[in-house]
Amino acid sequence: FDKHKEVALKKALIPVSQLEQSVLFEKPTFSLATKLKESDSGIIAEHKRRSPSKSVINYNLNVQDVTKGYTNAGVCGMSVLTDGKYFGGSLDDLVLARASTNIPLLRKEFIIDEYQLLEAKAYGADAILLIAAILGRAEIKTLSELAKSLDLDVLLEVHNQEELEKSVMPSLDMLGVNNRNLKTFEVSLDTSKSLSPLIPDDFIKVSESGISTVSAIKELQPYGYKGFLIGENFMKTDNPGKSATEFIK
Ligand code: IGP
Repeated sequence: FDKHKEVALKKALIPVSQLEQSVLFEKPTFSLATKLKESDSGIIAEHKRRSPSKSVINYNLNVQDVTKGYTNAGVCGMSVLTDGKYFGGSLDDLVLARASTNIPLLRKEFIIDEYQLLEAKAYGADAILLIAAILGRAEIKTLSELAKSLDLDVLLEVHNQEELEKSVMPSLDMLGVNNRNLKTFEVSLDTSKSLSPLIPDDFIKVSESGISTVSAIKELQPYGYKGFLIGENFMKTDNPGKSATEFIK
């Protein structure tokens, strides 16, 4: 991750004042947490071209079509990977998605700096992801409090008990359990099941990764999960929106 930070910092950055003056920065946000709370299906559908675990997933689609497909399917929100190096995404994808929908958009990125939150807002995000595996408690606090002051919802991702315990704080909206171990890429829904009782009730629980069937969702709902983040299972098809339809009542 240090390498990643180096790359991010070397990139020519737009001045903060310019980000803050952008049209999208001024736009009111749509709450992903509220959407999930009110929904029965709870699908957050992801735009993901490739991944470190799978390499190529799909490079043949246009992000605007994918966004419209997910929107028409009735998903609660959409996750847009903006990381280029590992996932083949960009901030342009986020802006294009924003131009195509009014559903809440999550900026999916390795966020390590406050600047990336201003970027998220300026490029049309409604929510941001923070990953406990790469952040300390103080960083999570600073970043989540800034996100809240920008009216962005915060999804905090954990993979084990230690990450969960160090992260719990009132400036988070959603707690996501990643079923994929980021070191071994192994996926198990048992991760969501075993961590669920440790998540305080005031957070919306989201289960992330490796979900490919409606029965997996049915299995996770009794553990209190309201959100289900699904990428590859939709993106590997020619029509991700149509694939998502089958997951929505
Ligand atoms: C989606 P999947 O297995 O449905 O494609 O997973 C999402 O959970 C995954 O892309 C993800 C991710 C992340 C990507 C979860 N946490 C952190 C990048 C960074």
